[in-house]
Amino acid sequence: MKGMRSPAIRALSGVLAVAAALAAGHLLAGLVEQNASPFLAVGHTAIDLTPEPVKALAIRWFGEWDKLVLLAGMAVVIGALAVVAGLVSRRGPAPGAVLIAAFGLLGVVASAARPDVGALGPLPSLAAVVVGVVAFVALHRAGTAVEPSAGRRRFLVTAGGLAVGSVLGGFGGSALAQRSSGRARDALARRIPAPGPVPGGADFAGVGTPAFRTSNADFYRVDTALAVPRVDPDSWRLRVRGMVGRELELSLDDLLRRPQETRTITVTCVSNEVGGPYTSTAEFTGVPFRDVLREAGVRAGAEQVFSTSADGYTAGTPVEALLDPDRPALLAYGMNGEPLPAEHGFPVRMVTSGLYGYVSATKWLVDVELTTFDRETYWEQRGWAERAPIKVQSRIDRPKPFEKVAAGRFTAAGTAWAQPHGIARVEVRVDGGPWRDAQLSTEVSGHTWRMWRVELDLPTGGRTVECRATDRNGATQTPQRVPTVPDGATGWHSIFCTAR
Ligand SMILES: Nc1nc2c(c(=O)[nH]1)N[C@H]1C(S)=C(S)[C@@H](COP(=O)(O)O)O[C@H]1N2
Ligand SMILES: [Mo]
Repeated sequence: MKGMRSPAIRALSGVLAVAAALAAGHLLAGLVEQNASPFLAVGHTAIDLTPEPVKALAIRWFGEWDKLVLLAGMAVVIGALAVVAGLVSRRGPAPGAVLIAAFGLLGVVASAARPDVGALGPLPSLAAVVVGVVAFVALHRAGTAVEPSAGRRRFLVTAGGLAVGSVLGGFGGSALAQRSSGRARDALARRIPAPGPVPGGADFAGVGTPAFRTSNADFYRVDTALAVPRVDPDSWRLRVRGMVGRELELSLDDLLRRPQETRTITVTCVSNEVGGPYTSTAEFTGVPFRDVLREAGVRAGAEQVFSTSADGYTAGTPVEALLDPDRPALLAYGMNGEPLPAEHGFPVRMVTSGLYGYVSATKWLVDVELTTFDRETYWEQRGWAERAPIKVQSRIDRPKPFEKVAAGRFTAAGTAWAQPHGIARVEVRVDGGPWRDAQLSTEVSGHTWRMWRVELDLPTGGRTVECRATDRNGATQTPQRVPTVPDGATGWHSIFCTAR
């Protein structure tokens, strides 16, 4: 037998070698740092390089599945390349090995260039290149052995070993990355007060609104991280620098020694469409950001607090918002009585009332620099606004779009928010008729959402229900529809339903 005759065997060799390469990289990344995994480094680089309109389209199409779709797409592309690497190597392993090495070098370059990966970053991808090439050559040797039956056995053993090793390596890498320091987490948990009771009548969950307080599991999640950053709480430090009187470097213990504050805050995403789900409410525990800024001493001329997360994401919050005594703004380590879940920024994140999350809620926070607004943040570089106060909004939760309801009396219900001012009024109308005042839930504070309900009379037929809210400053939600880019959607939420 000269060369590998069967195309299927050649393709399989390519796929197995590439799988072994990725698994080796992922395993080593679990030891070094998770984001150095070649797969994740390439994925993150792809996200950063994707033009903003394409990204917006992906989010519109796939919503919260966008990252999963990207990972699956990458898997398909990589799989196809692996098959090609196998197919082009009929006589000797060289062409495929070169292709695999070239592809691996992409991972090396991507991980070396990533802001969220340290100096050891390229190591996992380099290891992946070596493992991929060695595995491919070994498979090729086995598959082209002079004596067919011995060759078949050798190929099966090599292939089986690589497959098992890849699965173990892949899972091992993820497990290693997740070995979060349980001890520090427990110590933190003891310092966070149990959540207080929710005031009676704060929601109308019985008629279709969300619960006033969102559980950590149900809290919406929006971030650019493909894999949740795993930050070691023991070595975690927060640097406070830039236009300050004196720089600070705070450990988690330093934060825990400071006066603690627990505040219920509704967090809202700028990319929430009118009627969308990207807003949730939790009781956050932490240190007032103001206290830390006062200690550092904000110098005249400082305009924004430029924050950076462990994964390299950046955001800019106006200094005056963080110094405002009437506005809760926390360096939060607790959420609903528990340490922050990893997905929501463990160990420490920002939470600020009244500003959309992308300018006020940096998760996995590691660095804040007092600067002017000249310094551009992650989302500003992608066309979003420098400042982004939350716009008054209301949403219909019941009826659902296109719901068929019994004609006659119908209880409509929904949610409204206008942090930090709060909601003063919600009105509802059917088919463009007169506005009717809805009943509002117990007001908890201007920093949280407020639910509404109203009895409607719905005659048989297709009906359009609309709502609009007015905040405590007297500003009423505008009917003018603008998109989420650059600083938040406006317009009235409108639901079509059928009464019969
Ligand atoms: N590190 C980091 N922090 C981040 C983001 C991010 O992508 N990375 N996204 C921001 C955005 S756009 C929003 S709306 C909030 C969402 O917080 P949540 O995921 O806990 O709901 O986090 C903010 N903090
Ligand atoms: Mo957001």
